[in-house]
Amino acid sequence: MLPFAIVSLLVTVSQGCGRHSGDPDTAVESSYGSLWPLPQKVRFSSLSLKIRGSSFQIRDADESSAGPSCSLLKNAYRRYYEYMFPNERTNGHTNVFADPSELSQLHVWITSSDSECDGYPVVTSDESYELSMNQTYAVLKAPKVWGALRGLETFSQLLYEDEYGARNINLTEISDFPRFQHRGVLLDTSRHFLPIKVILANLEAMTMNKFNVFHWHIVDDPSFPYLSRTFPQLSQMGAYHPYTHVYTPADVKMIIEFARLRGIRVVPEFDTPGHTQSWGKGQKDLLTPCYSGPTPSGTFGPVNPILNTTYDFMNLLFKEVSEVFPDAYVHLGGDEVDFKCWKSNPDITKFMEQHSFGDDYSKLESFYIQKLLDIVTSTQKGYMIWQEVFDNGVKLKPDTLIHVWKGNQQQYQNEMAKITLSGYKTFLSTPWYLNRISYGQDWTSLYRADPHNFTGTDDQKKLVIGGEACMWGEYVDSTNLMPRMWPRASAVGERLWSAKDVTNVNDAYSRLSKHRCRMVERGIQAQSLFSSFCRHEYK
Ligand code: CP6
Repeated sequence: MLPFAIVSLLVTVSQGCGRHSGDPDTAVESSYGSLWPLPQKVRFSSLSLKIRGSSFQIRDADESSAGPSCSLLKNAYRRYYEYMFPNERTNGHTNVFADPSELSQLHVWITSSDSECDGYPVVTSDESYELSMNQTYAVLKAPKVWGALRGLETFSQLLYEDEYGARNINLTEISDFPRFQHRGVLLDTSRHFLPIKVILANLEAMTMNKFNVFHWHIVDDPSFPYLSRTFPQLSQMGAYHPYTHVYTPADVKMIIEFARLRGIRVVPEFDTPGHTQSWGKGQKDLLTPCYSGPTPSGTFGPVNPILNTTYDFMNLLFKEVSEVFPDAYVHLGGDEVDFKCWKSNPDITKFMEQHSFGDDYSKLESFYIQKLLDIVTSTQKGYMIWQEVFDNGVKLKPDTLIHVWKGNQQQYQNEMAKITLSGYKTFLSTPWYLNRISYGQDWTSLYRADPHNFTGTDDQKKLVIGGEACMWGEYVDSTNLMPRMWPRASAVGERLWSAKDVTNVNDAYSRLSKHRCRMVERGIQAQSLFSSFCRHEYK
């Protein structure tokens, strides 16, 4: 028998929950080292083993259903080997014999007959895994490759350096799975163009925090960087620059594959009928002409919902989108529609009368959205929408995902209660607007928010699939995105992955500071939490 001291989560949670350790007087060392997000069950023993790059190997377990042909795992083994042993020079062959007191191998065992190695992650993907070890080798067991990816990240977080820089790992057993299925990060590539390498760096940081959805708010009012094969004039006229500030089909493919290799879904958002100013530059008659008195003012409003040509266009665009993006969902936006322009336009007024909408313009909005939903449904995709679409009473397919983003705590909790009472699934962003900044340690309020904190039955709670950290782009470009995102988004990552009772801010501070240093060591420009230092500062 191995000498396991059982450290239960409850021990940590019951450590006083007062001020957290931005203050050195109350600083506590977490008994969970630098694990982030905290796994569901951890058993540490005090027995530590040496682990050296020259003698350590990650390989498929003999029994694994994923063989040498699984390039997703091969890619992950290399990535994590390099993260664990950054200064090791190796061509992949470890030839130094391990001595008996060393951990020398990690066997990765995919237990289900279909490893899903060549597939895309989906909302129901199994990300669970189990990690165990004896004194010579460790075993990572997971039903699917998605769990193996999460377990490799956790394994890499177990390594620590002694004072001479030698690497150690304590004998540990972990059994882990996510609390929520949908753990997303939103990037906005319309307010500022984000270069591919920044998007990839962010995906890399997302896996370090076990996020699994990249919500790509790809176009909006200021620019249209998506290069459409069907309508190339949209980016030709609507991007900030038609060649340099666009995402080509090859770029999009690369981002989707990079994400897949990390167990991350890419959900594109094509937000309509509002937030579409840039669309109008390349697509004549798509937007509603606004009037000042009896004459067109020369400005344009939301998508024009009264023309058949609008729906012909949407049909072709969403057909393309459904082919370019493999995910089963697209995000259709539907937020913040300004009715002023619609109200000014006499053709719209006539249309309102013909359809007996009175002067309720939310009925016109619903009319548009209803038709759009039918178009998207015909492409075999599911959809997500911002909460306004639900608030306006649009008839939605039962599997629609409603994205809550508005209001204060009371308001968003009421909204989640209302949505789930109607039987719809939902996910939360209101408390996690990372573009909002303030002085001090605001990660603690991100950390304290919980998508289940509203009044409702257990059945209602089951309809909450998770949440998303949002980084709207008005004040963010490639110079400040990463430090503003990380480690603040990490707080959201733990809330969405770890058990509900993992709420001790002191313990979190201790682990998160170390996790943040690890991100910096791995080349992620994550900002500091408070006065402190990292053993290895910027490379
Ligand atoms: N763009 C779009 C935005 C916002 C939304 N939709 C937004 C609103 C309020 C804040 C930040 C961003 N910039 N298309 C709302 C979902 Cl504080």
